[in-house]
Amino acid sequence: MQNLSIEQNRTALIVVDVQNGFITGNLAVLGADKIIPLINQLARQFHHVILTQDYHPANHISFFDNHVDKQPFESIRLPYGEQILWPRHCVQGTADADFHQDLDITHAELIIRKGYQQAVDSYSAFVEADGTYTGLAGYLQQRGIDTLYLVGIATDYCVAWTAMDAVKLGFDCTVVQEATAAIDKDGSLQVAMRQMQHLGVKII
Ligand code: VGL
Ligand code: ZN
Repeated sequence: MQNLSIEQNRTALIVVDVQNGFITGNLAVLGADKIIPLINQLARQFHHVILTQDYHPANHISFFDNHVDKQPFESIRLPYGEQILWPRHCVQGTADADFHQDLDITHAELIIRKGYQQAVDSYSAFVEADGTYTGLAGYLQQRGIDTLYLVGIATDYCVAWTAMDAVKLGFDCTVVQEATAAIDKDGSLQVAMRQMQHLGVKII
């Protein structure tokens, strides 16, 4: 990847969910280990780097085994809308929730955790599934950051939802696709790519 010409003061790299759970754990995403060197290299080009961390309590509503007679990847209706039921992943205080040991971004300035409320999931780093703000937009705005680059896992869930909320909240947002990895179940990647493009997320 070539050098990006970025205005460092107003730009941040958001590194989404580069955690064991999505790389070697129950929800391992194909090829996710391969993107880590690229993410490390890219991060060195940014003064501002933010990490996100999927961080669920053991009894989280998004885990299929916390429901009776449900299978992984089935959907259920919840008060806030449709919820996919996932294999147990990124449980608070377990190695599955830790950042991968090869992730090497010592200058990251903020870690934003999401999905930590038992009854609410959050793919987006900006807005939880029930519409509650995480505070990330406020943090960025108050620090004069209006331009975002996104990398990480999973392209079709947490990266896409974060990117789409970023645009809706007025940020200029670019996904660096070669530094993402997708779950891509039942065409989910193509759907997410179309939705991102439709909303004005740039993809490079
Ligand atoms: C994610 C499914 C469930 C993600 C998180 O990081 O994309 N996907 N929780
Ligand atoms: Zn999750």
